Amino acid sequence: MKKISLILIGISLALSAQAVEPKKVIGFRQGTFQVIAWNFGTLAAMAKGDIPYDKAQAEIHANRLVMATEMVKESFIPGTYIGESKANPNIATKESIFNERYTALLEATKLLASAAGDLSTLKPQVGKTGGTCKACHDDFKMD
Ligand code: ASC
Repeated sequence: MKKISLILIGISLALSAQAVEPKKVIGFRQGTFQVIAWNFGTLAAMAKGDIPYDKAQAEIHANRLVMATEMVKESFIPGTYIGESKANPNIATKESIFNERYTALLEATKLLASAAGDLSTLKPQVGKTGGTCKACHDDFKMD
């Protein structure tokens, strides 16, 4: 019963999202990726030593990264890979590969949030998380 309710909620969310204009969805997707890039960029700069490492700031940026990564999934709606979007329309046809890439990214950001409290654990997890960004861009982002 619980499963059926969850499925129904999922369907209604998908339908309500589909009712949104593609332009708005693209704006939401691009804005959310800017939030992702801003927060990941700050963590990458700390990992590289370009800015000083700060435990509290690193944890804030990593937690935002998890939240934005969770949000961005809602923006991948078929019919919105058009116009100014850099999303490759094959996201819709290679959905299972795309979902695997997305899950790897989300897992990596969660591990990054756990690793952010110490520079020695932050550094390698920044590298691994960046790898999951790149893996998805290689197949699904058009530059
Ligand atoms: C960033 C950013 C990306 C990723 C990617 C990692 O900081 O804006 O798109 O990292 O370059 O490979």
